[in-house]
Amino acid sequence: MTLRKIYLIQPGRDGRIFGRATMAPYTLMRLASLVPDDIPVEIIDEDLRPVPFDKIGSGDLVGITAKTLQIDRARWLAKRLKAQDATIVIGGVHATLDPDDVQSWADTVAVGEAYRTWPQMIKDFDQGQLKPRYVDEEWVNLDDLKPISDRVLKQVDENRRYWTPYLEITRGCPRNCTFCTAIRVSGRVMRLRPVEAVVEEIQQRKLKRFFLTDDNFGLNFRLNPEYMEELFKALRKLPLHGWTVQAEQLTAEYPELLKLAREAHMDKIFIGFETVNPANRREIGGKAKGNLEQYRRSIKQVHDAGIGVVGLFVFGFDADNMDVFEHTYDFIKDSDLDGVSVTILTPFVGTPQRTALLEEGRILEHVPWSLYDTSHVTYIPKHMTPEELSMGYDWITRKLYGWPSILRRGWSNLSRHPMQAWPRKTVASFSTDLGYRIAYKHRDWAPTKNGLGKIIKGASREGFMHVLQPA
Ligand code: B12
Ligand code: SF4
Repeated sequence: MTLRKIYLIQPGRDGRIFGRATMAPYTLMRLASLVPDDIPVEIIDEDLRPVPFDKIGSGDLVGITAKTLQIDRARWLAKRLKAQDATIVIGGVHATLDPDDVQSWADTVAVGEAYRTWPQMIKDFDQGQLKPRYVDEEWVNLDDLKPISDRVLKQVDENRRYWTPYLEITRGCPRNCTFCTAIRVSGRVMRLRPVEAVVEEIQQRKLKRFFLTDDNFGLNFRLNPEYMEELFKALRKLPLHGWTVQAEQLTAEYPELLKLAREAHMDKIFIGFETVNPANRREIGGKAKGNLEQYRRSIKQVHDAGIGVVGLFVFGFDADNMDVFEHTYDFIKDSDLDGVSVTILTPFVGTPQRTALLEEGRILEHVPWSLYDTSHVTYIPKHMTPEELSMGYDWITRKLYGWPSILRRGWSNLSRHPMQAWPRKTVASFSTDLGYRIAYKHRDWAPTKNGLGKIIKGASREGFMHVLQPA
């Protein structure tokens, strides 16, 4: 079959906020840039516009990216487009973690990173030889990463249509947390992009602000300090407004690098504290977990460098009971954090954690993948019922994402910057918490032991129904 056109789809969920969408389709921008120039390619982000079903058909190769929570929507899209004779490739985290399931309804599954296999799929399709599965787990050298093409940049117009563009600087993580899905796509070798390539990409994309996709950028403070120094020195010359990274607490131990990071315009670090309950230590495998004194020290050390801290906390570990919500709230209230993300432990398919829970009969069977969004209960906790975990979580999210709390943390973040920087920093100071507030709109349903439960909160059903009934 001769290839007519490639469509790359990012399933929607959140729609727009004040005209812009939140999730720039960075994954698809990278994949679209690997498509040879003579083949037409179109990126469709369902949060911005509907899929043009009437235009897609025979000879078209449709690639859909999906995290677990988007896979139900991806399946629905695949079914509809296959009926119109289009050929469907599914890639991303879920396809990598559960390829057999995806294989049962897609034409082709892209397992792993796909930087190597996606160009091959395009060739094979064009020659009528597309295979049912392509596995790419060789972790390409990021030195040779193809730049994002101008036609893709023009089409996506990320700086105008999205709140925050994304950027990849490093990839992989040598740690091996039982609940982690990221290392199963990106591997356990930390790979670094050449600094010049990063600078060139920022300039080419005219980025002023970005969120790093790197899962453990902060670990490089310890693993690759020279690289960090070179990177920060290069970025401080650019006219950036700010950027945000995910890191471990250990970044706080490197004041010199933090200072350079601040000069390089880094303005927030997301730190996975995970729990305030020291009894969870063994499950999470971190000696410092639950050590509140150390959390406070780390927050202060990062603040001393002029950088904000967003704290990430997870509920539902085996040692958690109903007290964990109040203890976490008390810690956050007095912690001087600049933003907070609280999530429910989610046993994603393909992780050792899920295997263990399955063996213990603790996975809730009737919960659809669309509720694997880290804000719904998908398993039976050890010292709470699913309903209790759900209710406790609702209690704390209402307290944390009420306007007074958001304004207090946003203001605390903004005041870390000199007044002349406020026009550039105001949106970013409040946007993290606001984003989470909006994400919790989807918390209208509570899964129970016997299946999908009742509506537990009246507001904003619309977005959620879109996910459950994707018609
Ligand atoms: C950036 C990011 C986000 C962004 C959104 C980015 C986007 N446009 O979707 C934000 C911050 C908004 C976000 C939100 C969430 N995220 Co997130 N996110 C990431 C992160 C850090 C990087 C992803 C990325 O862009 N990587 C860079 C690109 C280039 O690589 P990639 O996406 O992996 O794609 C490559 C391959 O997978 C493959 N591929 C992917 N799709 C396709 C499609 C085709 C056709 C082919 C051929 C290949 C292919 O090729 C690509 C190139 O190498 C990952 C962690 C990680 N490092 O993977 C988590 C991650 C994907 N997120 C995760 C989760 C759980 C969430 C949330 C549910 C929860 C939360 N509390 O934040 C929400 C859901 C929002 C939503 N509605 O989808 C989980 C997903 C787990 C799972 N099994 O589903 C991950 C893996 C992190 C983790 N905790 O383990 N996320
Ligand atoms: S530290 Fe983060 S990225 Fe690394 S394995 Fe653990 S959860 Fe995954």
